[in-house]
Amino acid sequence: MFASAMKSARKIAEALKRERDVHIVTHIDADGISAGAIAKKSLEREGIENTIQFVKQLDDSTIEKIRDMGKVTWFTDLGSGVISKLDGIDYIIADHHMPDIEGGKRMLNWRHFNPHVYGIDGGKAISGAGLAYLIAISINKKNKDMADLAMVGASGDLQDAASCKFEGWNRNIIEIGKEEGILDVVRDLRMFGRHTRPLYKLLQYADDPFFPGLTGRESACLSFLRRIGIDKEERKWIELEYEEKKKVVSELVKLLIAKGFGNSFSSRLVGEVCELKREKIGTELRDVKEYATLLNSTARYGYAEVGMRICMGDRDEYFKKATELLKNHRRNIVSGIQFVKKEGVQEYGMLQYFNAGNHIRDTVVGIIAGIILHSREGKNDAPIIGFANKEGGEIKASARTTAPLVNRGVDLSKAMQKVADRLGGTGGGHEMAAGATIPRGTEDEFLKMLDKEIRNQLT
Ligand SMILES: [Mn+2]
Repeated sequence: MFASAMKSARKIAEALKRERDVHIVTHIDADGISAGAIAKKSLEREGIENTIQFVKQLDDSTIEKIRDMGKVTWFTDLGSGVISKLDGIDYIIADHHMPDIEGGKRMLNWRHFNPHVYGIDGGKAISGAGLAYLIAISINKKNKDMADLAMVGASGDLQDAASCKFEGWNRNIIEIGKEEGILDVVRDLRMFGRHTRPLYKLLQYADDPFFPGLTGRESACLSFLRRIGIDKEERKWIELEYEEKKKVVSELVKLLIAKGFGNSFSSRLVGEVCELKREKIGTELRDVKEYATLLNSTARYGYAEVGMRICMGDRDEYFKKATELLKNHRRNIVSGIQFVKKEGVQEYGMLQYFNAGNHIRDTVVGIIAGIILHSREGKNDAPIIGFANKEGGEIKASARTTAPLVNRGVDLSKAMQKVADRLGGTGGGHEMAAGATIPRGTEDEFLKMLDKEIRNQLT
């Protein structure tokens, strides 16, 4: 299957190489930024003029404007969902999301590069950045050196979440990256912040798996480390001795088992991590997971361009700006959590929810919902919904649930899409984490319908 995908990538590459001026349209998140940077750099290296645009979604007016530009347009990390609306645009699509079914014949078109066309799961096997990369290396072998960005995109898309390792075409990319000497995969703690967070903070903010009694509680994390004999808890994970690392892992496993979260959680502690060998150890750019988070915090606050610059190799001022945005992002999360803890979480049938109004930004309400779900404030066995006001006067609803509920049939993406649709909004995402935009004042109705939908999924 990979060989025939590469054949398609080469066909697209040949077409792109004939162009003089290409417009790139990409998704505004870590995967989209990495994908856009790969596309841009590969065009620049060929001396092809280009422009780039970051979008949240391809709504009708955005598509109309792109059509009016009249340029060859390379969509990355989006496009497949609206393929039936793109007539009149000279397009290339490199997207891993589910294609628009109404697209019918249009879907089977050499300009449409999407793993679903090959019957391959785009949620695990390849990201938007990965697809852009396969085209880029077909444009020029030189572009193999962007395997790091392809994996940053895959990580930002949580493609390794299901099995704690990268799968499918991502593995082909890892192999190329290894040959090029720019990345390596090792088995290690999967927690976020191995390179940049003091160990107790890493534990405090852990959410996959979360640690009952530790997640969300700083002092508990500090005393846990003292109790198991790890001193200097300000140290980062990468600064620990091998024996100390072993000790921490085995004590965390013990804790999970003692609290009744046996195998399903402890098996997620250690897994594959992808390190970028050209980046400095101890920075946000060494581990693809941290790199992706850095990019996300530029995108969330309207500075996707800054993230893209970092991907393109510019550091200094851009890196400084991005780390400031990340710090600001962390502060927003901390104050958001405090707000929810103070206000409390309400129950609604099978669900639990909080309504943050203007107190939490719509771009972080999902993260906060996820942390609350696993903290003492939330019930650990009910999907959680966080509401926040959006700038345009609509409401953002973010939902999070747990792996055991997904195993029992819960699919938040489907449920949120269906309910938001009925209220005149939009929704979607993943089984375990999804979002929706709904008209203001429909929150109660939303909860009522979503509760019913989740109950249906469980039977
Ligand atoms: Mn993506």
